[in-house]
Amino acid sequence: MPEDDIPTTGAVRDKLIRTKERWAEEGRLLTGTQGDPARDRLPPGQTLVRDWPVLDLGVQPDVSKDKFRLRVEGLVENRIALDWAGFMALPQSEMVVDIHCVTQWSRYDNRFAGVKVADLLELARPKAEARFVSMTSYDGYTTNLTLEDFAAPEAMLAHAWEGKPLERQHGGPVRLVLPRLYFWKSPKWITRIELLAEDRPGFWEVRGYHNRGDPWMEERYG
Ligand SMILES: Nc1nc2c(c(=O)[nH]1)N[C@H]1C(S)=C(S)[C@@H](COP(=O)(O)O)O[C@H]1N2
Ligand SMILES: [Mo]
Repeated sequence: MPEDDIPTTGAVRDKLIRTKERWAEEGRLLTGTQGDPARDRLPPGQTLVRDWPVLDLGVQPDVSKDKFRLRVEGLVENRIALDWAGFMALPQSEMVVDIHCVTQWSRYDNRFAGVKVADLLELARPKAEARFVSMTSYDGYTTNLTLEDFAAPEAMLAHAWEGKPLERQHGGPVRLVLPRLYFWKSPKWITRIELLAEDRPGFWEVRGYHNRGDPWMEERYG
């Protein structure tokens, strides 16, 4: 069942959501071409930016490290509930990746530090029936992935960017970074990861956006 529990209401937020829904209906920004990641670094229809834009539903929850909790539950052998110290005690990794937003900007060479999803899953041990993942954030945002995409070697629960703590506006203290898919698949202020047997489309996926969101295939709308 799709979740729709964004807590805030208001005219500005509704207008923003409505605009993006209309883009999906109209197939806006589609170039009709297919990219080849082996050949082109920039996916089709994208524009390179130097600054890092901020995109969300207009609510940036204040999640202090004291308040922060991360849970992994559902179809796992070991349910996990971590506080900040527990999260930081997990193996730490770094990566430098390009990110691609469906609103057409891409940004190269972002250096993130955090916990690889693969390392977290090794602790949680997904059951054989687990095939999908639903993630929930402190602002009520949800998004879904296949377990295969979520477990990608470059998927990271990031807490630092360019050597500094991840800023609140970009999802600090902890967000997912999954560079192989459009950035709406990378929840900011993440708090809950649920492994599922059936898919559960998230906030944008039930509003006309593609269920997978591969930038190279230009999977903007679904
Ligand atoms: N919790 C939460 N995560 C979110 C969003 C959001 O509204 N809430 N927006 C998504 C979208 S549409 C994009 S493009 C990226 C933007 O991340 P940025 O603001 O760090 O660039 O976050 C994604 N993750
Ligand atoms: Mo986005």
